[in-house]
Formats: sequence, C-alpha cells, structure tokens
Amino acid sequence: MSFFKRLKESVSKTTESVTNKFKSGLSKTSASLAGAMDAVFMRSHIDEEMYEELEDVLISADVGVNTTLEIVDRLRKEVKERRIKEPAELQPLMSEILADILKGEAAHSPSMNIQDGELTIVLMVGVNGVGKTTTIGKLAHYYKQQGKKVVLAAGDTFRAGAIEQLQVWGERVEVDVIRHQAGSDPAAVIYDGIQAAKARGADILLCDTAGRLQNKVNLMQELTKVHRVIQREIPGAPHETLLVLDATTGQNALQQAKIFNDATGLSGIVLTKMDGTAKGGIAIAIRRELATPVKWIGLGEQMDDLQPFITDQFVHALFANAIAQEEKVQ
Ligand SMILES: Nc1nc2c(ncn2[C@@H]2O[C@H](COP(=O)(O)OP(=O)(O)O)[C@@H](O)[C@H]2O)c(=O)[nH]1
Ligand SMILES: [Mg+2]
Repeated sequence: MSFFKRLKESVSKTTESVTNKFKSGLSKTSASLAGAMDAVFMRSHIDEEMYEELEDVLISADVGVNTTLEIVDRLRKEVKERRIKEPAELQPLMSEILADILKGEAAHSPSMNIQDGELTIVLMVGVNGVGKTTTIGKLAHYYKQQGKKVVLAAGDTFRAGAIEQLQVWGERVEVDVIRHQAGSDPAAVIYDGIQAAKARGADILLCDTAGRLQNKVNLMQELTKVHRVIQREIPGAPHETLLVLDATTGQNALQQAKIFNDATGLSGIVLTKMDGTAKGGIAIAIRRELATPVKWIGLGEQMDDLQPFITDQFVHALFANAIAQEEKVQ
C-alpha cells in the first residue's frame, strides 16, 4: 500500500473514531431527541399542532425557551419559503438550522489560545463537582499526546481530597503536580506552579481552583487574587479561563456562567457529563445565550473522554440515531 493511501486511511480512521466517540457519548440525548422528533416528523401533515409538539421536544431537551422559539420560527419561515409540505422533509432542515445557530464555534479543532514556544496558562473555574479536576486530567492527557510538556497546579486547597485527586491524575497521565498543604493560599500554589513550569520548560500549566458558589464574595476575591498573581508573573496570562459546567444541571448552568463571568473574564466553556444526560440541548442554549464559546465537551470519566466541541460533529451526533434509522429504511 502506498504511503499516501495509508496516510489517508489512518486520517479517516481517526476522524471516524472521533465521530464515534461523539455519537456514543451523546447517545442518551440523541436517542431521546430522535425518538421524539420522529414522532413529530411522522405526522401526516405540517400544522400548528406539529410546531407546538416540536417546541415541547426541544424545551424538554433543555434547548431553552428563547432558543427553541427561535429555531421553530426559522423552521416555519423555511417551510413557507421552500414550500415544504411533508413533515418527513423537516429533519434535514432542522440539522441545517441547528448547525447555523451554532456557527462561529470551532469547525475543526479546539480554538484554544496556545502560545507557541512560551508557557501557556489555563485557569479552570466552576462550582464544586462539575468536573474541573477531571477535565484538567483529560486536558493534560490531550496535550501530552500532542507532545507538549504539561504541569498541573493544585489550586483547590479548600475541598477535602482535592489535592490528592489532582495528584492521582498527575500520576495517571504522568505529568508533574505542584501542590501545597490543604487550607493554604491558592494564589501561592499557582505562583509556585508558574515558577516550576518555567523552570522545567513546560508548555502548558493547568491550574485547578476551588468553587464554592455559596460564598460568592469569597470566591470572587480568591479568583481575583489568583488572576492578579498570574498576570503579574506573565503579562497577558491566563491565556484561557475555562468555566466548567455540568450539563446535567440544565438551565442552572446558564446562571453559573453569568456569576463566574462577573468574577473573572471567561474565554471558554467546558460542558461535562454530556454522556449522563438526555438533555444535551443545553449546549445549544449556552451557545445562543452566552457570549462565551463552548470549547470542549466531557463524555465520560476516563482520560480520553474529552472532545473538542466541533459543531458539525455535534449536530450530526444529535441526529445520529434518526439518520441511522433513515438509512436502514432506504
Ligand atoms: N459521566 C461523567 N462524569 C464526569 C465527567 N466529568 C467529570 N465527571 C465526574 O464528576 C465527578 C466530579 O468531578 P471533579 O473533577 O471532582 O469535579 P470538581 O469538583 O469540579 O473538580 C467525578 O466523579 C468525575 O468522575 C464527564 O464528562 N462525564
Ligand atoms: Mg476539583
């Protein structure tokens, strides 16, 4: 086999495995969405009742009221303009509208602001239990696989066991973890993390933080201080401040995003636990209602269960079941 043929095959295999990961990770959402959508699209004709039913389906998938109304309005308009009569023809139209709504997201690779040949600092924020520490482990694995030298800083000194949890990830992925004792000043840990990363010639420093939303003032002060330390050490840093949101908390996630955006500027969102919810439509609501892009999605607890949020793949995976069924019928 020629080199180019082999290369082509390996590239298409990689793309395929990524798509499959998306499909299996989003299967709960796509199964429930596909089932409900099928019921809508299998109606005998397009009428007001059908649009209402479609609205219910989208709202129960957590797409959000405003976004749902917008999607359905656009659908109505397209149906009129293109003189569509059969409900069955609406499926591809829906994919088209969703892809358009998500436009502006990375089409191919995660749009991370990674510095070339210099230290990149990524700050991870979010409330307790959303998956910050786990995502740091996954990101460390992702970038290590790309040949980058990664260091972790255990900035959650508040939650019991948080430092040890990061240490376990460091060992699993085989990257260094900079840590202090429990209860110590997070800004001091991050400061040491930066010094260590510089001294060791690291490419990326991933900083964990504590997230106790019940005390908003403290949280803001702590994050501001951490921010200041990072900025003082490296002008222009942090290069990424990623807010981690748990997809299973639904519309509440939007509320969290607003609070954190006030405390510290955000450059991106990581939407975790998408594998655990049938309401993955929250990704669409977030895209529509927040200015911050979703950059990654978490699809499980293992180190390779993190995928760049790629619009086309996401929409395709959402409708994967319906498409598979259609292909079977044809
Ligand atoms: N199913 C699933 N579980 C996840 C995902 N991300 C994190 N978790 C789990 O969520 C729990 C809390 O994660 P953790 O990283 O400790 O959250 P933190 O408090 O924000 O640091 C852990 O049990 C993780 O294994 C995900 O994408 N999918
Ligand atoms: Mg944690």
